[in-house]
Order: sequence, then structure tokens, then C-alpha cells
Amino acid sequence: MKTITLIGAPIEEGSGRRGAGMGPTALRIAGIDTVLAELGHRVEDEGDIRPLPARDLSAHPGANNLQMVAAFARAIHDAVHDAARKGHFPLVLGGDHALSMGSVSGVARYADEIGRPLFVLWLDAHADFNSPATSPSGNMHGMPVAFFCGEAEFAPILPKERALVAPKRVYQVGIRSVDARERDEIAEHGVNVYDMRAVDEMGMANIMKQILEDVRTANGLLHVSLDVDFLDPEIAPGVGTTVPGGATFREAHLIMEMLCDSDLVSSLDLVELNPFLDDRGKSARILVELTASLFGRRILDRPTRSA
Ligand code: 6HN
Ligand code: MN
Ligand code: MN
Ligand code: MN
Repeated sequence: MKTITLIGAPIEEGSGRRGAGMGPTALRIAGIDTVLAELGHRVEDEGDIRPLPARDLSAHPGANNLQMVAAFARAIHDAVHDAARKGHFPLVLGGDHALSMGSVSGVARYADEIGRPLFVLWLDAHADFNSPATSPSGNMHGMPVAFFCGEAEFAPILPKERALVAPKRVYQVGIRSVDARERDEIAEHGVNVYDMRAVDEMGMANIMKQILEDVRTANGLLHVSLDVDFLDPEIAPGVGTTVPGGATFREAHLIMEMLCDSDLVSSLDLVELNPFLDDRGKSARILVELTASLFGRRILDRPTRSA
């Protein structure tokens, strides 16, 4: 039994279009709280964060909506850090992926305080390792990984002494759309990338075993960041940046089931859900189902074959 703090982060300013701001509402309508409560967890919903723009920052030509993104990042950082320190499981309801600047930094700070290394599992079609200098779009939802690894130092979004994540402790799975300069950056900084070809060749179970083994050996905390576009657009169309050839329904559930069994996950982001683009709540519902698998829902409660 866990105490789960739901933190609504209706940010859409990090993406190039409107709609992701409705994500937290759609996840609540799809029943995220009741599903978790039915699994025996205590759920505390903190409602939605509604920050004022960070007027201390001046506009940046390569970072669209910097003031609003920074305001969300700061508020989410504090909310996630507070929840983790109380021994709760922070579950961030997004909102576009720029919110992970705040959530991952918040848990990284907590991990530092308790003296354990933080690992990040990044489930996404994209590497999100751009910076204002490399981004083709200027959209900050393409920058969070570079940011929390300390590689996108362009504005004081969070205090300079903030906790960073080592790129070698970042594991990206499902990747299939990487910009030219981003590709060089992830190679140079040693991010672990299991692209869709690796998923095809190795199988999801083997990939997850490797990742979980690394986290367990280091006695690490594991933050999971799930971008809707990790999933194939056929099963999850409700996202602004669909890329064909994504993870299947079972591949995604297997990840969640293995994560659940590992008991290593300490925080989660559900991001990039755009209800305006969804098909009758389909993508919202699949996110809720995947979250249920992560928190203990299973097909059978016993081995498939008796001894
Ligand atoms: N996401 N690499 C592209 C960009 O604009 O930087 C797409 C980023 C997508 C971000 O899906 O979270
Ligand atoms: Mn993303
Ligand atoms: Mn993505
Ligand atoms: Mn670099």
C-alpha cells in the first residue's frame, strides 16, 4: 500500500499547440484516483498547479514561453519534492513534457538528501535532449532531459545548485524520432538509449531486466516519465507529436508489470495527453490502465503453471 499524491500540471506552453492543459482533467475523468484506490492505495489529490509566469526571466528567442514553463517547473519541483519527503509517491498528471524539468529535479533533490542515486526511465518516441541552441522548434517539451542532466543551462529556471541527474542513469526506451544535433548530444553524454529497433531485436522483457538490474545494484530510486507518444498512435492518438511504429499495448503493460514487481519506482509523470486530439477518451483510458498495472493490477495472482 502506497500513499500517492496526485499533482495536476496543466502545462501546454512547452508544446507547440494547445490542448495538453486539459490532460489532468481527462486523466481524472478516466478514473485515475478510483483505480488506484481500488488497488488498495491511499490517494491524495492536490488539484492543479496554477502558477503565475516567472517575470524575473526575460524572453529567450530559442525557448518558447520560457516564463510560463519556468513557473510550472518551479511549482512542480516544490510539489514533487514535498510529496517525496513525506514518504508519498508523487504522480504528476500532465501537461506537456516540459513539466519533467520540475518533477525530475524535485525527486533528484530528494534522492540527494537521502543519499541514493536517481535513475530515470524515459518512455517516449523522442529523446527530449534539445536545448535552445539545438532545438529546431524552440518548444521546451523537447528539452527536459538535457535540462535535468545540466546540459541546457540558458536561464535560471531553477536555482543553480539544483540536483542533476547523471546522463548514464537515464534510460530511454521506445525512441524513434531524434533531431540531428540531439543525436550527437545523447551519444556524447552517454544516455542509455533503447530505440524501437532495440525493442524489436531484444524484446521488452530483456530490456527491462537490464535496466532494473542496474537500478537495483546501485540501490537507486527510479523515476518513470511516460509520454503518450511512446505508444503506437493506433492505440493512443491523443497527443500532438505522434510517430508511427510505437510500443504495443502489451509491450507497455509488460513494462508496468515488471516495474511493479521490482518495487523500485518512486515517482511517475504521465505526460503529453492532449484530450482535444483524442478519440473518445481512448488515450486517457490507456494511461490509467497502464498506471493500474504499475500499481499492482495483474492478470493473475499466481504463477501460470502449477508446480
Ligand atoms: N515531446 N524533437 C522535437 C522538438 O521540437 O524538439 C519534438 C519534441 C517532442 C517533445 O514529445 O515531449
Ligand atoms: Mn517527450
Ligand atoms: Mn514524445
Ligand atoms: Mn553537450
